[in-house]
Amino acid sequence: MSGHPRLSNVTLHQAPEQFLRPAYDRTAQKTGCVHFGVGAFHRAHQAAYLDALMNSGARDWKILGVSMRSPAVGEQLNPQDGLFSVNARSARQDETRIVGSLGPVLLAGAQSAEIVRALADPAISLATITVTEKGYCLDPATGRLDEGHAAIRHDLENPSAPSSLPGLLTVGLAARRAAGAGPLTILSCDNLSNNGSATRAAILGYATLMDDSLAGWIEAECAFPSSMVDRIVPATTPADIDALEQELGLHDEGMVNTERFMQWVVEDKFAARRPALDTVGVQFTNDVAGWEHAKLRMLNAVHSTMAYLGALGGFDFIHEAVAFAPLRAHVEALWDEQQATLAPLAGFDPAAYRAELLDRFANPALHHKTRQIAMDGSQKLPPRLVTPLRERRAQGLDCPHECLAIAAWMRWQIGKDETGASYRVDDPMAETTAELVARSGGDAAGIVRALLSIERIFPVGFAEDAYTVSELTRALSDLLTLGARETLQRRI
Ligand code: CS2
Repeated sequence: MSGHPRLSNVTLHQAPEQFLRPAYDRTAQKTGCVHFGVGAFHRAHQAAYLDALMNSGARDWKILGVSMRSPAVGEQLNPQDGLFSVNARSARQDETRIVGSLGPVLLAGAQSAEIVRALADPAISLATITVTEKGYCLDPATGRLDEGHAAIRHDLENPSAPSSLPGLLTVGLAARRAAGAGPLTILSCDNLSNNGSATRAAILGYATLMDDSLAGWIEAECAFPSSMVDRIVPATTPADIDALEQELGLHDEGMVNTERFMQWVVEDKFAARRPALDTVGVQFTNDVAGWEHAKLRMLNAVHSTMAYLGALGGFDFIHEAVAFAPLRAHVEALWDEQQATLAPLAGFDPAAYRAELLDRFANPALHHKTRQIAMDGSQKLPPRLVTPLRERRAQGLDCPHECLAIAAWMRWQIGKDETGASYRVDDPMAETTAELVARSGGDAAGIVRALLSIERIFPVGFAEDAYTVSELTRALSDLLTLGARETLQRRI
């Protein structure tokens, strides 16, 4: 536990000189943005970009934070006046910046009335979102709001205290419309394909359940740009907080470790005023889809693959997994398959991108856990691996490496590692997959058949492709009998 004072407006001046800090008057900043999901990624990404914007003179984009589930986030940040450190690490050196763009953090549910009031304030022009794939409450098979979702049912029954993203944001938009506060831009920063359309579907789906004319207003007035976001941000550990404290001389419970690299490509489709983020490195464009695909299919797909194969093979961290030559060879071959599904994109050089990704994955200072990325695979698999695989099959192309990656996810659902130790499968569909695996008979063919029946992950028709089924079965059978390392070694 800490022996130092807590980071806050009052103690900020005590930070040693090498720690970069806000060059602006924090008290003069007006709130212009509400952000949903104040996790580590938001702090190292959108909050860091807005902080850079404030450093260059902007004064009306302070963020009001909304924590979707955990009161812990407010407890970390509110006593610190919203200040936190972003520690960008590489093998060579760290650069730590104390970020000042975040105001108070409110809790969805308990403080929904305040959040709704903020969304109805004309000074707010932008809502940004990082609630992860599952937070949108969409039915992946239809792309529409899952009206049977427990969180959606709860919100419909408790309209004064909604706590799901669709419920809270839509109730806020209803209040905004009633107050005549003008349109809002709603900007998803999650790793979903077409995240703007997905967000729009979630909100319009909820609005239709409340009032058709509200849905009509949202559709006509508000904007849902898509965006591609990128920065690798491992979950913060108590040891990270202690290590920073030794250098900072202040106790910072909101700190995050990350890499130097950061990227944000945003569809230029704003309903209200737009922050001048292009002056701090953000790319506004009319076509985000190409960037989204490139990132999901090259970075995230390989992340998931290294997470399952790496964790099964006994590697705790991504930099260790990627240093294992047979796994790196698999990554390159998987990239060849995935890259062939990308449309040409101006300004995107696949070879340079791959080289840069390998460098980023190899960063020994990041300590990015394979098990962190293994989380929520049921949500991550479709845009990262299932859709590209289907596209290849539609062209009659083979895809052994995509199949090995998906088979590794299947192997992970068993919940027992190669030493026989049990672990918890951290996934909203964990119960379903556990039940299917238990009833499958336990052999590779049975498990493949059972898991392919989940239409929310594998769309209709997927399990009818004999090539895919046999490749998945071959890969899973190898993983079960040889283990991950040996499977990879034999495939070089
Ligand atoms: C990772 C991402 O955990 C995961 O699923 O693939 O969080 C990844 O680190 C980010 O998308 C990088 O921008």
